[in-house]
Amino acid sequence: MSSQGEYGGLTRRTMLKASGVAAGAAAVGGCLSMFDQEDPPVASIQDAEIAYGNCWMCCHDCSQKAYVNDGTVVDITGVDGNPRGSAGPGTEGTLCPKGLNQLDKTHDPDRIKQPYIREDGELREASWEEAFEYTAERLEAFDEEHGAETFLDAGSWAETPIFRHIWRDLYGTPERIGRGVHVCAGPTFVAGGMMGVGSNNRMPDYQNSEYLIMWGRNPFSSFAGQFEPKGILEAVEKNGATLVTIDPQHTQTVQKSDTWLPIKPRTDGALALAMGQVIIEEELYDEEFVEEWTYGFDAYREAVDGKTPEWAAEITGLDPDDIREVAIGFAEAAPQAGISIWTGTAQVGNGWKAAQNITALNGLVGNVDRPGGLRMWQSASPADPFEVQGIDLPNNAEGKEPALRKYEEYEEYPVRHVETIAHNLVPEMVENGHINGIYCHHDMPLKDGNAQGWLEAIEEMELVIAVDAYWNGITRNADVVFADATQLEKDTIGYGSWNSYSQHTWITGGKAAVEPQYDTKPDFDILVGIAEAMGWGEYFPWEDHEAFIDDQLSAFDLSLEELSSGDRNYELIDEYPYEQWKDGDGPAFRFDLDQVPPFVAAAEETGMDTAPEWVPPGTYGDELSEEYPLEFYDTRAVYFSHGSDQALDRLTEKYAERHDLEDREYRGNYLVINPRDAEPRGIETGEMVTVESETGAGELMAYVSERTQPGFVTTVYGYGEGSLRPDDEGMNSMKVHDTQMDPITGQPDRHVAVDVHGGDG
Ligand SMILES: Nc1nc2c(c(=O)[nH]1)N[C@H]1C(S)=C(S)[C@@H](COP(=O)(O)OP(=O)(O)OC[C@H]3O[C@@H](n4cnc5c(=O)[nH]c(N)nc54)[C@H](O)[C@@H]3O)O[C@H]1N2
Ligand SMILES: Nc1nc2c(c(=O)[nH]1)N[C@H]1C(S)=C(S)[C@@H](COP(=O)(O)OP(=O)(O)OC[C@H]3O[C@@H](n4cnc5c(=O)[nH]c(N)nc54)[C@H](O)[C@@H]3O)O[C@H]1N2
Ligand code: SF4
Ligand SMILES: [Mo]
Repeated sequence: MSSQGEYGGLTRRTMLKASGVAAGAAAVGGCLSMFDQEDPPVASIQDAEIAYGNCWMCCHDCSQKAYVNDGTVVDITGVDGNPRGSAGPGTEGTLCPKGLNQLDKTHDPDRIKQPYIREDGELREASWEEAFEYTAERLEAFDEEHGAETFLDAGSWAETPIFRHIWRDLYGTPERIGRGVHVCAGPTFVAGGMMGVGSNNRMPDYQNSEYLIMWGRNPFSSFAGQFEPKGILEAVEKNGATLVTIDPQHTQTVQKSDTWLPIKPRTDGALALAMGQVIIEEELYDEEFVEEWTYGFDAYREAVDGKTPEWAAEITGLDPDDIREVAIGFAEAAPQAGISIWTGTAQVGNGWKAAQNITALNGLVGNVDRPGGLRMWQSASPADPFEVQGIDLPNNAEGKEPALRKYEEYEEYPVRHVETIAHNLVPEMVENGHINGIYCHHDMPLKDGNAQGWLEAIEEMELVIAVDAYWNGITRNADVVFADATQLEKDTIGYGSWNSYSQHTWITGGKAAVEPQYDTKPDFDILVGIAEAMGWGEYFPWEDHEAFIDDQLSAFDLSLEELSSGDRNYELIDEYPYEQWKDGDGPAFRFDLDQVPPFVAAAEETGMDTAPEWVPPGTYGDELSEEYPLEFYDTRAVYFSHGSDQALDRLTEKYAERHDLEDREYRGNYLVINPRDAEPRGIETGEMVTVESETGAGELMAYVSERTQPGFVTTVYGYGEGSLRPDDEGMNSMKVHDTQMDPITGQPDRHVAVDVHGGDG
């Protein structure tokens, strides 16, 4: 890529100047001033009109009600009874703290306000037409020079699925990286899928449960106040459910729990085997389910043999009696007992086995798709608008092998059998010339892992196209920047699965609360604009996104107008039963994966068993050493959706207040370190410290606290180099990271061996 200096010669500051915005505008801007107040002025809400929508801050579709006065969004709340934002029928609907942040984004004067293109190495303001034409020219030249198949589609949170059609079907690239498997929780999703429960191992049937285990999960923060914690609280209140949390940190969820197992990080696989051992020894497993509906139990029985709580206690640092108590409590409550896993046990080098061993416990106690257990959630099926319009899309990526599988350079990576790309390997693929360009849409790969490699890869890529609302390490380095409208300016539809109704599928939809602000466009229009410039206009006959959504909703005999007017904006669609596996062909559950070819191939190369087993930390990923004796991990804060909101000063201020450090000028992230690790290093709260690993280092402010255990140091990701923070304030947590990953799915392993030094080193 042709760029000058670190950000192509364009910093956030020069950008503001270039677009003619006075530096002080943010502080005095008319519509912004109200966000300085706790509550918007009452009169403006009283006169406001209501617009319904779906919250997209973490794209989980909690319904929202926006109050709009004179083209300005003045308040936003949840919608009662909404499947994601409430505890079910007749209960209050809310939005979580990060969902409420949408309000700040809509009228934020620091947003990207119009398209930009790179000219003579500098980004300059451009009209939409110029940007579309320039993009088409560059894409055509790129295809000729490098081949479309070396262009990486990194569309992430797009509010429309059409980016897949543009890059895969029309431009013809097989390369795609997204959230889910690639950077969120690969082992959870893929092991669940192979074992027969899909990604439902994340989300039990909360309301009907009597025993709930939050295993490496913190839903009282990550979904604060929304369906998950509401479901848990209802289970506790109505069913007297027991809540257990397994986490090395003392979290908000731990605070609500009956039992906390403060496990040593990366040892969850051992704990799960010991629980299985107890459950089999005590004959508390569901013999009928295991015999009739599962595959591979003998291999499982063998795997847990001798893995007693005493054995696991040595590894996990837990009390063997506690392990026994939780195993028995869980099995006795089953099938009304559920385990939730997601990121905490997955972003680990041995995360595959953690996911496999933990998920196996569900099969063992037979809670699969039974009330209060692991629900096989269904989602509603909207129509395919392309089918509705009779459009036959070509499949121009067909027959093109993704580079990870095509070239011998990657033969040492077993992940290629299961996945077509791995986040941490992209820099190597760029170096090899197998990936030469990227389309980045509401996606920020610079924070996900191997940050140094990615920062360099973005500089090196020939073509970077970004659809974004903020200046960050991608947009500042892009060749074309399309200014996306934010969620309150867009029409949306949502039809996810897990929800508070347990037996219903649902849909929710909403219309833009206000017009796209500044000179921005909704991503649907941006993608159609690119398509038209490329000569693919015939494939996108819809007048706008609402027309496209109306085609989707035709499956339910609804229009977006109907769905999003009245006193709510969601509908329940179908009812479906429990024990759906009774209608299936194969086994409902697999303990052993020896019949799943991609896994067998990857397992052979890694030397893994196909059945559950204990794989110690360091087998894949870092081992602690004398030089790097601390385990570093990054986590989320309740205010920020990943790396999306760190540009909003109100939120970084709140994050600082929470640490009692708001009087410092610093608004970066904090390193949470236990006093037992801080004292010998002479580190005190408020001091700048350096975190150093074998491959990288970063500087951030220390926060000494017992919230984390000795030996485990954590921070919040989404700060530092490449982030949305002005001047890259704080530390990009993945600067200490390299290519550590789960060898089966390629999920970045975010447990890094480090040491921490005080300010003077
Ligand atoms: N505020 C906020 N909320 C979010 C998001 C966000 O970015 N910000 N993102 C959303 C998304 S995409 C997701 S995937 C969900 C994730 O939701 P959760 O899975 O609930 O994610 P976390 O809150 O990160 O909780 C993970 C926990 O795992 C613990 N942990 C770390 N290592 C280990 C280990 O080795 N073993 C065990 N047992 N625990 C470990 C951490 O201490 C942490 O408390 O959150 C969603 N909600
Ligand atoms: N280090 C580290 N990285 C992680 C995780 C972790 O625990 N640690 N967790 C992972 C998980 S669970 C997930 S799901 C992924 C999610 O990762 P991503 O999907 O990459 O999410 P974000 O980091 O929020 O990046 C989105 C980018 O979108 C831009 N943006 C903000 N608002 C808008 C908008 O309205 N429109 C558009 N077009 N763009 C906007 C911002 O510039 C932001 O940088 O991250 C993963 N990355
Ligand atoms: S959990 Fe929060 S951020 Fe995510 S969709 Fe719901 S309200 Fe929005
Ligand atoms: Mo995620």
